[in-house]
Amino acid sequence: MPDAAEIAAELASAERDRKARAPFTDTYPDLDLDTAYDAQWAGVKAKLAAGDRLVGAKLGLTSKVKQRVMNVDDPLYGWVTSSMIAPYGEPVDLSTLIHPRVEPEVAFLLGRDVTAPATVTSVLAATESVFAAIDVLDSRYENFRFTLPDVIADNASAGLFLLGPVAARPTDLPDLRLLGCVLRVNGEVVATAAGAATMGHPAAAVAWLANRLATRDRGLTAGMLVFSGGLTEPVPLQLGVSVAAEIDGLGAIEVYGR
Ligand code: OOG
Ligand code: MG
Repeated sequence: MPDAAEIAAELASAERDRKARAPFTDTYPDLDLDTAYDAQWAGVKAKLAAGDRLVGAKLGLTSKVKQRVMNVDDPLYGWVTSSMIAPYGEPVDLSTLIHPRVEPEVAFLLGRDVTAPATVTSVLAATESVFAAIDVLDSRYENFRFTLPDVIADNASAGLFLLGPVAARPTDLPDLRLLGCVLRVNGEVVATAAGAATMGHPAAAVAWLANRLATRDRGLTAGMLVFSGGLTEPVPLQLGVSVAAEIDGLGAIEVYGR
């Protein structure tokens, strides 16, 4: 069984060489979640040592639709670093990614720390603003086939993140559970959702994360950006494809590759 550092190194070379690999659990079905999170953090630490800054965190598989599509029944988290934030309005350079997929999310910018035990109310109270966001996923596993420990080790398939142009205080928006989301591919509606898709409330996903991090002596702190998880199924990002997400009160955000 490879240790956390070895798993992290193998995933880093898959990312660097843009070559997807088989999931570790094909060979090591006993890979446990703690080792997987250790491997994840080893990978993030290597990015920080190379000059990245920690920007925040991402949640994964917080919606039933995502759990069903990915065939994994539990939520997970990963970390977001500065090199993952895509420049506003520019196309995504597809040559830097293996097989990107995109999905619409609600992102939270925290104005205060979120301490455990966290709730929807405490997360909203700690939130400075929310944004429409697009998560550009890029699994280091072939065909996005993985089990929970594999995808944890792979930093929740983190690739790039785009933020929409509108920052809104949660109190200036209607109930976040009812935020409508429309996803379009080349102008055609391919999916619709509401904020409640992620654990009943986008802030419930953030609260879950704060409580989960506390079990590893970590936390969500002021200034962090937290992506609360895909509201719809993901769609492949390919040349000639434009994907646009609109979220009620948060504007529209479009992504296309070059
Ligand atoms: C795993 C990451 C999931 C989300 O929002 O559900 C995720 C994947 O789908 O590759 O980011
Ligand atoms: Mg996501």
